[in-house]
Amino acid sequence: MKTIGIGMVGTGFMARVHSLAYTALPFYKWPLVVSPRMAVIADIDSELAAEGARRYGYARSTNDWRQVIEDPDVDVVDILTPNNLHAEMAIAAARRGKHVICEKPLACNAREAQEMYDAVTRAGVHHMVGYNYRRTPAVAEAKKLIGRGDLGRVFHFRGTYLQDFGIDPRLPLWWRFQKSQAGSGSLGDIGSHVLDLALHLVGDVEFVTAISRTFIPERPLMTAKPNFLSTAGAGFAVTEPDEMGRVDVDDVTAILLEFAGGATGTLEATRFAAGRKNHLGFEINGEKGSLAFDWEHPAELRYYNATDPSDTQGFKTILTGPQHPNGELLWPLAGFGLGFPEPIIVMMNEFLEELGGGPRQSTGFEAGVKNSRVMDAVVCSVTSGKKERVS
Ligand code: NAI
Ligand code: SOE
Repeated sequence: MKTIGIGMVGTGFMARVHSLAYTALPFYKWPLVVSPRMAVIADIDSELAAEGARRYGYARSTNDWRQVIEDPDVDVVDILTPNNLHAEMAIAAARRGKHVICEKPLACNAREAQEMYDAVTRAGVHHMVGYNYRRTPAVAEAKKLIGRGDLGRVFHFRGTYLQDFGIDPRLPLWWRFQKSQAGSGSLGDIGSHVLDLALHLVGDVEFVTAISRTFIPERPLMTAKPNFLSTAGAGFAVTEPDEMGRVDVDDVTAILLEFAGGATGTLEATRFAAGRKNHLGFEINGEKGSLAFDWEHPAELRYYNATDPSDTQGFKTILTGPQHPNGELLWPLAGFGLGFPEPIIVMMNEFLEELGGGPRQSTGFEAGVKNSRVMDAVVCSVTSGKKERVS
């Protein structure tokens, strides 16, 4: 079995989940065509890096991400840092001939995303952006049903990504609340996910009209280590107001979408929806039926078939399992449940199979470029107050 060295950059929340996915893969699929080997992990903080190596099983640690890229034992560089660092790291990794995995949003804007795509294609390396949610079996089933025409012509996409952790004003001025590190707020952090589902399931977006608001314009400055919010494992820590700093990103963005294929859509991304924890949802309405999904019930896809006899028409709930796309990699029966890591395990399996000569997985950096172009148009529309064309 061929092994491939993983060099991870970042030790926070997603480093934990990606490391778990690499480690878990043999429990889902055996034998693997290409098996991951945990070579080295980096964090700007040496203590976090050393702890990450011990905890997640990497052979070495470093506080310098460039050492990961230079390491001859590393074949894949996996970038799990704040968004403003993605472009520099991915471009440098590609230039050293490393394959690159990078979390979403691929970059802070479309220009950076394009530069990343140019670098990986020029270097001829494999690349993937972390759109995990499209790998959920229920979403993959939706894609299958739409693709084979079960909905007929699609009229509407109604997408939401709702969370509520932003409401607490004591939550400190974390990197996710700063434009210089995050690029944008709810838009890039969670809007990019539901936008990925819109692009994947319905197709290209031609025009957008958008509004944004920042409800809490100042937050207490961070005093603890950069990623204490997630590595402590205690959820989102809060601090009492001391010295305050300015929030310069959107707390909510709401968008009207016009798809190139003629469908219309709405998309709302907010971290201020009390009671909504990870409500990534969509409803798609077509001439022959509708589909609805909500990540708070991730194993379920709801389906309305307008061609059912009128006396039995109604939404039904499909409980996904091994008979649905991507479900075959997971558990042997529908109803065994699904958690946050499973779509990421599917995603890593797709990438490693691609490295082993298998089919190309669906979220190369070009998917990140397309996503970033729509988000750039959204930012333009928020500023201009007008409808904007996606370039
Ligand atoms: P986090 O704040 O938990 O971790 C970020 C890590 O990067 C920390 O360990 C920090 O010390 C490290 N770091 C910062 N500067 C660095 C540098 N110069 N060199 C090396 N390490 C550095 O953040 P989280 O939640 O893990 O997010 C990371 C990325 O993953 C972001 O792009 C985020 O948008 C994305 N993400 C994707 C998710 C998904 O569902 N696909 C879920 C959560 C995050
Ligand atoms: C916080 O909003 C966050 O961790 C996002 O960064 C992720 O992308 C999302 O999947 C879960 O929530």
